[in-house]
Amino acid sequence: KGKTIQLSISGMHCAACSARIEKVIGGLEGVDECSVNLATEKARVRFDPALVSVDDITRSIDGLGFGATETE
Ligand code: 9UX
Repeated sequence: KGKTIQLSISGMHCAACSARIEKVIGGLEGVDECSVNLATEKARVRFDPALVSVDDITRSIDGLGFGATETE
C-alpha cells in the first residue's frame, strides 16, 4: 500500500534547506515520512500512491525553489 521512493535534490546549501523540505513534504496529505540527506542530496519519501503522486511531490519541492527528480 505504501510506497517508498528516492529523489535526487538539487539546490540545497544548508541544513535549513533540507529541514524545510522535510517539513513541507512530510506535511503533504498522503506522505507518511520524508527524510532528506543534505550531504548526499537525496531524499527518501514514503507515501500512499492513492493520495499523492510522485509528480505532486516533485512539484512541491520545485515550488520551494529546489530541483527534484526520482532516482534509484
Ligand atoms: Mo540555507 Mo537553503 O541559508 O534555501 S535555507 S541555503
